[in-house]
Amino acid sequence: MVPIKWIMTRDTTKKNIDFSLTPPPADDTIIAVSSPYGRGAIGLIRISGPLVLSVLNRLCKPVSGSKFLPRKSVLSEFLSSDGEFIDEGLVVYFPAPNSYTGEDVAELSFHGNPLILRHFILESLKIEGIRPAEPGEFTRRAYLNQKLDLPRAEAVTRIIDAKSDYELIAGRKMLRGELGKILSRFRSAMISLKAETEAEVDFSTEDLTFENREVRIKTIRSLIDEIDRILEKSAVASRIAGGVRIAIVGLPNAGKSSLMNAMLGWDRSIVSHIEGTTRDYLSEDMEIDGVGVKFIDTAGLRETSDEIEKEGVRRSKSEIQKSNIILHVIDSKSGKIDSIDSVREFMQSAKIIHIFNKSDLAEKQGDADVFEGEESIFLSCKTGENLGLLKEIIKNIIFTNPSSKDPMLLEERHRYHFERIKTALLRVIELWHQNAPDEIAAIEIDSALSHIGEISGKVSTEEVLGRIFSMFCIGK
Ligand SMILES: Nc1nc2c(ncn2[C@@H]2O[C@H](COP(=O)(O)OP(=O)(O)O)[C@@H](O)[C@H]2O)c(=O)[nH]1
Ligand SMILES: [Mg+2]
Repeated sequence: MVPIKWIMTRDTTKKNIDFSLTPPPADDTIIAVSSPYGRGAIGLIRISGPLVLSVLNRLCKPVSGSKFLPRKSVLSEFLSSDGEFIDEGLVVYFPAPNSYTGEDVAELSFHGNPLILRHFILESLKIEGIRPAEPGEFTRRAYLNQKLDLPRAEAVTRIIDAKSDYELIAGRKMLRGELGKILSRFRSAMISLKAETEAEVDFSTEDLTFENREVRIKTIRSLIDEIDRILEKSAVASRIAGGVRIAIVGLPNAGKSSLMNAMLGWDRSIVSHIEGTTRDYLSEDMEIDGVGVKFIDTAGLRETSDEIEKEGVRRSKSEIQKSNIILHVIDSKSGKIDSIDSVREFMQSAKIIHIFNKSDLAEKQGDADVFEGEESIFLSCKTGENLGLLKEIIKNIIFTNPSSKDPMLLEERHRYHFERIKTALLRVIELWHQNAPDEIAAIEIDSALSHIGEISGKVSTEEVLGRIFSMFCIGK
């Protein structure tokens, strides 16, 4: 029998999924293509729910005549409901609860043609009780069956969508339960705090009170410090994971396009001694140490009456505004050093590197003192001298913060609740300083605890789950 409380908690308006109760098995069976759309060597269909075995028995026939054994790969023919041959491939059957979703699951590999996959799915849908899966529904069921907590479910999307090695590393750490461990540490610290605070309510006449409070305030302060560290670490990581933008600026003919090409390792930009060759900005992506980097070759920012070039200058300015690093290229041979005040005017908090280019033509580095306190480097795009050093300097800027090498990437939702936990904890300290009754402090501790539960997914609403799982692809 399904406990009534469980049914109530599945109501869309209710919170608090009580995991002490066994969730009822989902009564419908879902099916979806889990491989990417298009043709390929293999196309994968996933099925989850009570009717998995019915599908296998009706539409899959083991070639050797054997049965579908738990977690054993079985070569099978895939048939239509009329017994017509559709394809052949492997079937793996995962009986509940030892499966991704915690329900009966089967994974079927076909030849990777969407027409074949569609044919099989249409045949399966003829069986009553089977329906197409919604986005993220397999992982949602895994979460509801406690196969993973919410941060780990979110990490699944993160690793599928990661655009750089850096983001992938961060996603993997979450998938392995990094946040869950932190949360359970927070949770047990706060449960003790609450127990001590409540004990004080009961024995408030005893005079140990004051000292205990001081100890507890210390504990709370260290929790707040840890939240600050986590939020800072995550801010750094999300800046890096979002990609680093590097704009190349300087006078015409300084060698901006040459530098862009040299960094990329191929000729993206037209290089010419004719001034004003680059009239619009050009950009190209690459990776430096697993971090996505976008190089932007700007049109020189000069006053011009040419309408096209004017527009190029306007666009370049807006690119510079969005950049994290500015490479200011100077022609050391000509010795002309532009002040780039016009660039500084609209750049945000970007770091500048001054590049004295064409070292092969110049005797010695130009007057680097002009840019005192800022990074400068003497190099040649032609011979490649010091290009490696420039990459090192860029890397050091990207990874200024040592913790950024060990990324912790929180979702927006996690950050929101960490902020709320911090607010509640600060309030507890404030209440104690004001000698407010402990009952009130206990309420704030409860509020902090419930925000921890929201991050981990111990407490959740249909709305939050809907938002998280709708970001998934179908079949995951
Ligand atoms: N000798 C030498 N010539 C260079 C170097 N870098 C660029 N040039 C030349 O300088 C001219 C202008 O280069 P370009 O990259 O088009 O400059 P931009 O106008 O700043 O984009 C071209 O003729 C390049 O071949 C370098 O390191 N050494
Ligand atoms: Mg150019």
